Amino acid sequence: MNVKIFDTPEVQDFLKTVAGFDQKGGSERGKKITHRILSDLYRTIDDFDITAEEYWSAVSLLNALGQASQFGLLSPGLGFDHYMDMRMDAADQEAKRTGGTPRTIEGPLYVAGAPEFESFARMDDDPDLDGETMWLHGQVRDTTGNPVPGAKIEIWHCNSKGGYSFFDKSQSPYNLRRTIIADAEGRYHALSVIPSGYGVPEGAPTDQILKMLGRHGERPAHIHYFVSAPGLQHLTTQINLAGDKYTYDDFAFATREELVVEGKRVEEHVEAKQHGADGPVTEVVFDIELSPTEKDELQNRHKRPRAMESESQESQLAGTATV
Ligand code: MBD
Ligand code: FE
Repeated sequence: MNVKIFDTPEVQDFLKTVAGFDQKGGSERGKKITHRILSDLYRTIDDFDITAEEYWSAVSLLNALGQASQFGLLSPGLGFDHYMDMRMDAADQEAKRTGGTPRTIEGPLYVAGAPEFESFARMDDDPDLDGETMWLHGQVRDTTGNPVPGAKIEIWHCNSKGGYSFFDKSQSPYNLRRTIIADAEGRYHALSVIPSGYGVPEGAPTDQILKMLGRHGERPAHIHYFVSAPGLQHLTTQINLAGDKYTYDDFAFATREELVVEGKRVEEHVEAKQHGADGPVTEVVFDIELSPTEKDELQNRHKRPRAMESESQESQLAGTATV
């Protein structure tokens, strides 16, 4: 079969009907976007002569992806999260909002409501026998170099096995997730464990799609941050630990040169010991610079369904992602 029907009036009229163009109700924007996406997909079917077998296997794969709550995992793998960042970077540049620590993707594994501490937090609630102790700290400053006392820093990362609490039910609910309020000098400190990299579950729908593309589903060891303070632009970012096999080969495209940080082994770290470290630590330093903004919407993270952000979310997420 090698027919070409996309450009016929019959198909073009059909697309308009499907997208509800002849109906009064619904959303105009929704209709236009749906019409564009459907047109692109119909054309793809025509151009590549997609067979019934191929089409229905794709439907089945999407069902499996939804059942595993993995759309949020495939999304960074297909570069959408990074593409949204590229658009926000471009918008910042156009509005002359320059400087500051670069943003990078949030990813699908944030959980709202982590325990909050001032200046210092111990993050590991669960023992991690293979884990190296991490002493993580830094200073939040504005782009003129002034410290930002009281800045709110949310940090989350996985354990030495690559598992994130909440999604990995073997961990305590907020293990390795904390909110730290910066001290009078804008500084924050955390005692935790060095995270390992993350790998998309073998054989899962996301993995099947990446394999079809000849790609892997690995992320380097990384630590997620939300950083905010009044009058400054909210920052969503991550640090990527140097020396990981995947630091520059991240399936989620989140690595940025300015965000690669080298951990330093310290045998006797006085300050870490004062905060409960009982042996050598790997010290990770990450200073953060925030740009000024008067716009409320830029001072807060963008809206997005997030685990534990509201009651309805909790129940929606009852079938937690298999990530
Ligand atoms: C992660 O830990 C992550 O940060 C992203 C973006 C995707 C999968 C797992
Ligand atoms: Fe992550």
